[in-house]
This record gives sequence, C-alpha cells and structure tokens, in this order.
Amino acid sequence: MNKYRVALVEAVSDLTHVYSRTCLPRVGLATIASVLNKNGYKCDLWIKPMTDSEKKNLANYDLVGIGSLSNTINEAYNLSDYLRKKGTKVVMGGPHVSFMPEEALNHCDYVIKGEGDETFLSLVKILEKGAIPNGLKSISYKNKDNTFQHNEIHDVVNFSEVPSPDFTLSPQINNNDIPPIVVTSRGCPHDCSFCSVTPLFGRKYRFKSHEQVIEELRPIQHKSVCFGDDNFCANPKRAKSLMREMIKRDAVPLRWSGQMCVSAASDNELLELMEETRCRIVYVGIESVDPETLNRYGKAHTVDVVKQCVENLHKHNIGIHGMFVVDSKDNPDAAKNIVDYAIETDIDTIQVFSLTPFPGTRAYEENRDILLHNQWTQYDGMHVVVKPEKCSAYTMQMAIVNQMKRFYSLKRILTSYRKKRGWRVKYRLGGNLLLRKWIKENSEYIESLKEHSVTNGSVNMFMKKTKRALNG
Ligand code: B12
Ligand code: SF4
Repeated sequence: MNKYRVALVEAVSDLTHVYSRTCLPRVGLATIASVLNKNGYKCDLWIKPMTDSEKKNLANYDLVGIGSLSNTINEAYNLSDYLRKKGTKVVMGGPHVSFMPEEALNHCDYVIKGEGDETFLSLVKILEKGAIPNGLKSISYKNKDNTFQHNEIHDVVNFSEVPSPDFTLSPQINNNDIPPIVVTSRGCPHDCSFCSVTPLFGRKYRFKSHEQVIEELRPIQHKSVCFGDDNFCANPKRAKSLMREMIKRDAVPLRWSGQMCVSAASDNELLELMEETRCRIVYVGIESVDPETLNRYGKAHTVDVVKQCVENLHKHNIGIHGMFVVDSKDNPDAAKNIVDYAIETDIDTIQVFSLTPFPGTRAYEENRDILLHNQWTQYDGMHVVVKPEKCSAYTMQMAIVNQMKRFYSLKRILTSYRKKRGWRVKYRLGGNLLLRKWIKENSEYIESLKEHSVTNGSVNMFMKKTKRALNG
C-alpha cells in the first residue's frame, strides 16, 4: 500500500431539504475512493457529518478531496479554509465547483471539473512526486502570479471501466447504514434547462454491461436497492434487456426504486418487466402542467401523456414521486394547478420546487439577471431565488409552501392508504413533518423575500396564510 494518504470528504449541511430524511449518499466520492484503493492508495471516505476531532484529524492527510453541491458549498469552503491554514493541500470537485472554479480557487488548491474518476488519481500521482499538474486535463488552479489556469476538459470516461462505489472505505459506516445503491448508467440524452447532469456528464448515455450490474446486484438481492441512475429507462431497449437478465440470472432485489422519464411509462412491456423485477417507486420529473412551461424547460413529454403514464404505473403497482418546478415566468397559481393535477391523477408523493439556476445549466445563463442573490445555501430548490415576472418572490414562495401543505395535509394522509401502496401513508406523513420543520427553519428567509417584492397587490392576500403556515 502506498504511503501517500488521501481523505475524501462530502460536505454535509444540517439544514432541512426535501430529502433530509433519506440516507442516500452521492456515489462520486465512493467511486473515486474505490479507484484510489484499487491503485494501491490508502484512502478514507467521510460522507456523514464529522466530529470536531475527526475534522482536525484531516490535517494529517497528505491530500484532502472535498465534494459538495451548491447548497453545501459553504461547509466545503469552511473546511477547506481550515485545512489550508494547517498546511494541507485541498482539491475540490462536484457539480458546483465544476462551473465556479474561480470562486472555489479562493478556498482550495485545485479544482477538478466534471468527472473525477480518472483525473483525481492522475493528480494524486503528480502531487505525490511534488510536481505541478500543468498538463493535466480537467483541472483548474492558480498560477504563481495569481492568474487562473483552466485546463480543457477531458473526453467522457469509459463508464464500463469505472469501479463500483466502495462505501466500506468509510470509517463512518457499516454495510447496513445506507441502502444499496447501484448505478448502471451515466449521462442523459435529454437536456433539460435546469439540470446539471448534461453539463457535468454529457448527453452520451453510457452504461455498464449486464454482467457488471448482475455482479453488483447478486450479493444484495435480499435488500431494497436504489438505482442511482439519472434516467434508468433512457434507453428502454437496454433497460428491458437488463431486467430480463436480472430475472433470468436470479438477481432480482427485494424491491427497487429509481429515476426515469415519465413518458417511458407508456411502454407496457417495460412496465411489466419493472413490476416483475419488483420496482416499488419511481421518481419522475413531470416538471409542469403548463404546456408552455414544459416547452421552456426543453421537456419532451406533454401533459396528456403524463396522466396516462401515472395510471399505467399504478396499474403495475408501481408508486410515483412526481417532481415539479415552478419558474419565473409562471403565474402565482402554477403551484396550485400542479397540486390540483397531482391530486386528480393520484400521484403518491410530490415535490414542487422553485426553479433554481444551478451554475453550469442553461437556466443559470437565462436567469442570471434576475437572481435575487447568490447565497448558495439557499440553492436547493425549496427557496425562491429568482425574481418572478408576474408576482413578488414572496407571493411565489408562499404559493409553493401553501400548496405543498395542501398536498401533505393530515386529512389527505389519513385517507391515502392504497392496497399494494401502503407505504405512501408513511411517506406522506414524512412529507408533512419535513415541511413543518422547513417552514420553521426558514421563516426569516420567507420574511426577507418581502424586501424583494415587485408588489402587485397580491402580497397582502398571502400575509394571513403565511402567519398560519408559519405557525404550523
Ligand atoms: C442521488 C442524488 C441525490 C440524493 C443524494 C444526494 C446527497 N447525499 O448529497 C438525494 C435524493 C438525497 C439528493 C438530494 C438533493 N439533490 Co441531488 N442528486 C442526486 C443525483 C441524481 C445522483 C448523484 C450521484 O451519485 N451522481 C453520480 C456521481 C458519479 O456523480 P458525483 O457524485 O457528482 O461525482 C462525480 C463528479 O461530480 C466528480 N466529483 C464529485 N465530488 C467530487 C469531489 C472531488 C474531490 C473530486 C476530485 C471530484 C468530485 O467526480 C465524480 C465521479 O465522476 C444527482 C445527479 C447526478 N447525476 O449527479 C443529483 C444532484 C447532485 N442533486 C442536486 C440537487 C440540487 C439536490 C438537492 C439540493 C435538491 C434536489 N434536487 O433534490 C437535494 C439536497 C441534497 C443535499 N445533500 O443537501 C443537483 C446538484 C446541483 C448543484 N449544483 O448543486 C444534481 C446535480 C441534480 C440536478 N438537479 O442538477 N440528490
Ligand atoms: S432532468 Fe432528468 S431527463 Fe432532464 S436532463 Fe436531467 S436527468 Fe435528464
């Protein structure tokens, strides 16, 4: 084993977000850790909140890599500032810094842009020798004269050669701490305006061989598995053939969940295989019930198709978590229309996000001039961060909060039991509790939105509702 010691840390925030109750780590750092380990480097992985002494101990490593999202970037920068003061070199990567390398280089030594699976190992090999990585693709750093060096991005990695994420390299977990996550593909052929997946991983849909997936599934087949793909059914022919192989090779998990395009649920053969392989719930980006908004986002599906697809999924005993986004051009009643639609079509659980222009996305370029602020902590989809055209930011925020409260009301929870989808009572109750917590935590933010008002008289209308909402 090589003597050069590396730690990889995922920045975590203790703020409430829509998935706070889910323990589902991103797989990037665990994948990079696995690459290093296979190449003879000792690498420790930290994916949960760390104690103060664990943080201090990071200064003893030769190199620390930190990953984060936009909403956890402050935690990442704070940790990096601390470690650099102690003389430890820090590399950062992930969907935020990949597109904000100059901001990040005020806090760290190197930024790896895009996929880090191969580049991180190459960087470690260079730094270990005390050399400068000037020829290495996909990295950014500051030159001696303080100018920025941005090397060009490398071609996409050969995903079938990327090892499985290895969470056992984390001293913080044992095997039962996190649900098994299997990622069978990378990239997405679509190009939705608000999504970082295509800017980060490209539109080329790359996947692992059936053999590799089966190998990963076999040891965990008695458990509930989460397929971490962005779009499990982006290539329906391949998804069907993989599921047939799972059945044939006896590698069907206890249950599974995953993300997919809603329109894929018009394919009956696909649904039959999903049911047979025990798919329990799918996470689908429906995004809007307004055809114009769908068009703006670059979505391929239509509102009518969605309705049929939800019915099809339910016919096959598959639950659906509908993900929706309200944008700056929407009317303040957009959230109400979404919830009306979700209730009418009997979608099991939903999230209504406010359009959040993440760095690197088309939405970021399109909305740059109407951003309310760039306090990244609030870039998590739950907070309105873009100035709406047709109402105040406050009105839009309260419309979303009130409609989410309507969907997750206690009355609807108590009457939501469905045979074969009994779990949804628990999930909706979770949604209700989460929302209450979020409202309490964010009352100041909500109040502050009044300052950003483009008042059109509608604020007052929502004042009473806010007070009621804030009081839980
Ligand atoms: C699984 C997932 C989740 C899980 C777990 C997230 C978590 N624990 O942080 C759940 C469902 C809980 C979740 C929640 C959220 N997520 Co999420 N999620 C994903 C998803 C679908 C897959 C993540 C993954 O495993 N990717 C595959 C691996 C290989 O990629 P990766 O981890 O980014 O790592 C690669 C590179 O980024 C890079 N890299 C990453 N870190 C580092 C570090 C170093 C040192 C180096 C060198 C390289 C490097 O190298 C890796 C290998 O190539 C992604 C989309 C995506 N495909 O990435 C969205 C994504 C990460 N989520 C996103 C967001 C916004 C959120 C939420 C804020 C809101 C939401 N959309 O639900 C919440 C908040 C989570 C939080 N922690 O606060 C955005 C992030 C955009 C941004 N700029 O912040 C993404 C990109 C989707 C999108 N909408 O564009 N999410
Ligand atoms: S939102 Fe989903 S379908 Fe659209 S680009 Fe991102 S991963 Fe692909």
